[in-house]
Amino acid sequence: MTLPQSFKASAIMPTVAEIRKDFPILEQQVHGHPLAYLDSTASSQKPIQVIEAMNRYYRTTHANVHRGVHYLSEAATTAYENARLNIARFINAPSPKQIIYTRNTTESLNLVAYSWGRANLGPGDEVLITEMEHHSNIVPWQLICEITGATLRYVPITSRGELDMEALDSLLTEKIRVFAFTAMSNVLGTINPVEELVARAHAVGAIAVVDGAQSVPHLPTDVQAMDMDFLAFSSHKMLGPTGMGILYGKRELLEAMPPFMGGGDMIREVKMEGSRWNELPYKFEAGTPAIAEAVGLSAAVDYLRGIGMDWIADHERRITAYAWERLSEVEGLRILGPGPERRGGLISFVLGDVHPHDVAAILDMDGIAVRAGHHCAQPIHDHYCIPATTRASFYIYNTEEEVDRLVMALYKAKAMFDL
Ligand code: 7TS
Repeated sequence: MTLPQSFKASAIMPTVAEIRKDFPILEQQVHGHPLAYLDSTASSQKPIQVIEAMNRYYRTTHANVHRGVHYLSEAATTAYENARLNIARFINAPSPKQIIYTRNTTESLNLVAYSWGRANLGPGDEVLITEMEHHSNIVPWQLICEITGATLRYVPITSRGELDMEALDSLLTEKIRVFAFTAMSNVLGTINPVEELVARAHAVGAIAVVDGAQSVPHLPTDVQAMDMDFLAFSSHKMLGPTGMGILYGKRELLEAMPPFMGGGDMIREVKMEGSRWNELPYKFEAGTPAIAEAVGLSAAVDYLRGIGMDWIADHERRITAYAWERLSEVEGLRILGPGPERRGGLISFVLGDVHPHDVAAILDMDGIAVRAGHHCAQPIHDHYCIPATTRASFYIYNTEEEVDRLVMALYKAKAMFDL
């Protein structure tokens, strides 16, 4: 394992100031102010180690993988497969064969819904998801239920923005074949009790599909200890490049599933009358893959490991608690979701009756990047009877000083709107 360059000299505990030096994009000024990037829930920034790993790959190693016998093709294949092994270790997967490269969380969840769903769902079966899902963990299930005749059900949330565990009890019947849920909400910040939810799904004979888009970048993840059947996550939210996602799955489930897409690399043999599939994980990887992106994600994993996922989770808890406290002092500002002790590093809010897009535009004038909108989670906004929220989110490079700037800019917005 390679430690990020800046931490080698500074022993074990990094400081945010040291981490920030690895992120060249954070050095810039926006509208005359230092950039405060508070939008990592949408996509994180990339350290120089990731940028350089991809640059080096293109300068020295690139060729197509699993094809030629020439030197570069073998070197590219080695880099690509070593990345898979590194990612498997990061989430404690038993084997790299259980790590499927996809484009993002969305594609990973679609793969499960279509491939597993088409083979296993039918009329009378039920699929359970929750009211706090991102659209990418709702729409694929809606589509597959339409195709197979299965029924889609939703676990409601409580007034605190947590899953209603009593309702879950009555919904989790033996008709449920799959329970798909997010480990962390991208709107409420709620951290769900993954192990308990997986165990409850298993108790009725259902499989558990975990959307880890917001948890894997921020919290330690052990797929074996948590016993999840599938886990989906995106590289671009965990310091890696865009265009790369992961699906982890239990081996017996992946082995039994038909391919998702057909094409080169995913077959063992093609005859005009039919084809036979390649072994795992290639059965699910049709066509030339995102090779440099796999190398980039592997460098991101090294970087996260170098800092330590426990340090990251602690840092985010501290900064979120601070932001929660400061934002709670702003009169007329309403925070959605549970208290800081039950949430990850993001806070969505509404400021009086000011449109969240206007709030975000005012913050942008001060160099503060936040997201406004429904964050691809409309059912949760319908639950609160609001069309949109403004969301500030935190990662390894954010500081309390940036939170102070956010709060100051919100006071400015209040003054502009006479609140
Ligand atoms: N699931 C959750 C919980 C997410 O937050 C997101 C992206 C996805 C799935 C989809 O990830 P993708 O990489 O396939 O797009 N969430 C957000 C967001 O909150 N703002 O922009 C993207």
